[in-house]
Amino acid sequence: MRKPTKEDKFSFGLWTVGWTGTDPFGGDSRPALDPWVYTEKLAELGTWGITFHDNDVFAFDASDAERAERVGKVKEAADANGLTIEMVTTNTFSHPIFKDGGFTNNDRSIRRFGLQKILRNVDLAAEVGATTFVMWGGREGAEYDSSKDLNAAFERYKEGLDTVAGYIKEKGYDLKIGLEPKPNEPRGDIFLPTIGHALGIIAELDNGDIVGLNPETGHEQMAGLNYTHGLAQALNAGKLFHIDLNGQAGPRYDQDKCFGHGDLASAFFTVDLLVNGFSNGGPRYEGPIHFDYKPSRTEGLEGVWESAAANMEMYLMLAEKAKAFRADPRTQEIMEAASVPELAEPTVAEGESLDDVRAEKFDVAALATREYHYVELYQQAMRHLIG
Ligand code: 3MF
Ligand code: MG
Ligand code: MG
Ligand code: MG
Repeated sequence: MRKPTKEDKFSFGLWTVGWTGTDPFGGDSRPALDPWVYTEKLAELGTWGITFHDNDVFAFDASDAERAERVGKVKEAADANGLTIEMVTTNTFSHPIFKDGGFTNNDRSIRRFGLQKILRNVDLAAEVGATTFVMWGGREGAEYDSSKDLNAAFERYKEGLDTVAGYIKEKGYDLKIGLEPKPNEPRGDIFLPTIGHALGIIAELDNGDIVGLNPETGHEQMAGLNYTHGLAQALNAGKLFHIDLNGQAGPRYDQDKCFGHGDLASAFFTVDLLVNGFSNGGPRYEGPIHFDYKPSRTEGLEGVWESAAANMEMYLMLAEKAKAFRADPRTQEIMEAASVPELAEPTVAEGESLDDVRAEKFDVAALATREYHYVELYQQAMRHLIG
């Protein structure tokens, strides 16, 4: 497989390769490097961009001088290596002040503190040239249903999102917000658990025009959902602003494996959507191919770089297979037989009266016996994937 290039638009969170292996049952299994070292190393591997949380770069309690120095070093390393800092996000989950969330915390002072941290980070995102501002409300949620006035929680969530989006507009920043849904972990239940829930709340915002989605493969799969369908619905709604690709095996804890190292067939169809678009045109995702994975705890520093490269190699391998699948005349033939292109035709023609539909005679018995060849079409995809 060829090496990734900047044209592939691959990007990684600094917290991905930077994860030192700490989990609820054990501490670090490998050393931490400086964020500018991860930046340089990712550039060497062929990535185009990087992303980070404020506290991936500087400590929660960093002084203004420390903050500026460390951000400057990451920006310098990115510039020197031709990397784009494409997305910035806020850590509103690690410090115990956020144990009951930021935007939806019952304690008003903590909500105001959270807002302050996020607004400050919006300024940083604009300063380093990011165009996406991801908001993963990992601590917005509950373990106990008695702990919250749920109506108020959603009101406060909307207030928080609208305030941040309004601030971005007021400042004239070239930034869009990407909400990242997740069903659980670290909270027992997280608010905005799926892509659909996030789309629902965005539609209710005053400043929802600059708010969209950053869906993660594993998060949707933890909820037992189809990631590709979720991406498709967000794209169809004009709301797929960013993506977090990774691998997940079934609905368990958040595994954050390499992309494709979970449900491979599902990863194939995700890539098929991303590289080929919808069968009949329609909106396309043009954003970064961003990975949010964790090098498994068993890996040392060599494994960190091997696994980062594996994400990109997997995407490139699947992209090649997906293109070949679509280009194969046999695929087109089966798609015709399955009436795939026909779904793009409106059910009622423009200007047609419903009387025409009501008057139409159907051969119900014949229609009930029609063949779809969906199994053969899927098998055709598998021939390209593993044949
Ligand atoms: C947690 C996540 C987060 C988000 C990040 C925002 C730590 O499961 O996926 O990663 O992606 O906070 O980009
Ligand atoms: Mg995640
Ligand atoms: Mg995950
Ligand atoms: Mg994520």
